Amino acid sequence: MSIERAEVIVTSPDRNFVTLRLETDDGYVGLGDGTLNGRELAVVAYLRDHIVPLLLGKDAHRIEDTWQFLYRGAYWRRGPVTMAAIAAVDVALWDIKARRAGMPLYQLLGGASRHGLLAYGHASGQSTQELFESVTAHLEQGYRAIRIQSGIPGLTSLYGIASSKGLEGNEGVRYDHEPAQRGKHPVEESWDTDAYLRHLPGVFEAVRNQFGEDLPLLHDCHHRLTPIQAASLGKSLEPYRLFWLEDCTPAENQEAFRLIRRHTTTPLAVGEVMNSVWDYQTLIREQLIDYVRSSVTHAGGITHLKRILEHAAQYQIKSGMHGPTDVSPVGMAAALHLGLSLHNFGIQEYMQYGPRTNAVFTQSFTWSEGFLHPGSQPGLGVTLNLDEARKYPYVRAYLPFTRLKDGTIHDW
Ligand code: CS2
Ligand code: MG
Repeated sequence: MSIERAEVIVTSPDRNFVTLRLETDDGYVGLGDGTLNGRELAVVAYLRDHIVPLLLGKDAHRIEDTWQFLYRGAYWRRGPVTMAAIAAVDVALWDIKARRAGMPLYQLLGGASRHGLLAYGHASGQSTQELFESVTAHLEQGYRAIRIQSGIPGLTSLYGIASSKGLEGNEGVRYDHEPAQRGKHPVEESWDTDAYLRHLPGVFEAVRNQFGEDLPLLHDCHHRLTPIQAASLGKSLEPYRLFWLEDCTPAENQEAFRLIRRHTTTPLAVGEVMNSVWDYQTLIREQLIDYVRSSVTHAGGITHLKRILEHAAQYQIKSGMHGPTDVSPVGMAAALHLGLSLHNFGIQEYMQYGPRTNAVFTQSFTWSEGFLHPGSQPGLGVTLNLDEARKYPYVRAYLPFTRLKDGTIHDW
């Protein structure tokens, strides 16, 4: 079963997506997501100019060998672009193998370890009232775990606060937070850590008082604190028993989490910007985190993320796969198949896609009463409608950047 066709498809229904479409000589099609928010075209070039010529004629069955060929054979290892490109190939090959076997992919990965995947959604609000309305709306959509992002007095535009502007073609319909903004230049946002540290505990107190003690609550610091600030925030949030505190400090320096761990028992989730097991060595070995946040799309595909999570399982660290709108329905489906088969599954992030995206990607995964399931179709269970995709060519878009009050660039 050799690879006969390999196409890199870029489409921008509600946002830019990069999909690798492989086709074998006996007609099996496989899809892989290679979307890297704000740097999409870098992965497109890596795939089109360097990898696609190497795939044609290759035996589509040999997934591990192809993974090693693309990782070691590149000489230049790791990094977000390389690992997203390798992920696209890896997932497309797993899709083909499962379609050919006539079974949903999770069956090839060891079968189901649970009946469904607990998912969390993004509630947010500039004011506490708006936040309460967003939490209520997500509970009505069936979510049983909720991420809480709140406005901060004195800060106008802020990470994680949904815009009521809505998506193009769906104006006025509140849409969860899509950080990448179409335009020639990234938007500048301001940040004030002290205002944030003062305000956030009160937000969680209000949410707990309003929605009770049982609802699992999550929060994303989005890499903005120093280790000691993260330690103090973790401590001040302990009374509200968070499910997790995410990306509380940039994790390039993994040892920084030793300081945080020394001061707080609030569970820690890290890793959406990490793309290889090497990025987690100290964090996992020293039990410094509780959830691995890497996504299939950004961590070298199912083959490599499975490796990271099996390593984490030895330390009772669970998965918390990244699932924002910039992980395409193909990447989301791959996460669900892996998540259903894993033992150490923790929770899955799930932001709902826009109507145009749902027209481009037909998905067979299901969402019911707070749980996702990859479905029972052979393969990933996602179809890419090429005619629909062609309606929406790439549109330049960037993630925002952040400056402190004194003008210093800060982590967005
Ligand atoms: C975020 C993302 O979902 C999350 O946890 O951190 O929204 C992130 O900002 C985007 O995926 C960046 O592309
Ligand atoms: Mg995050």
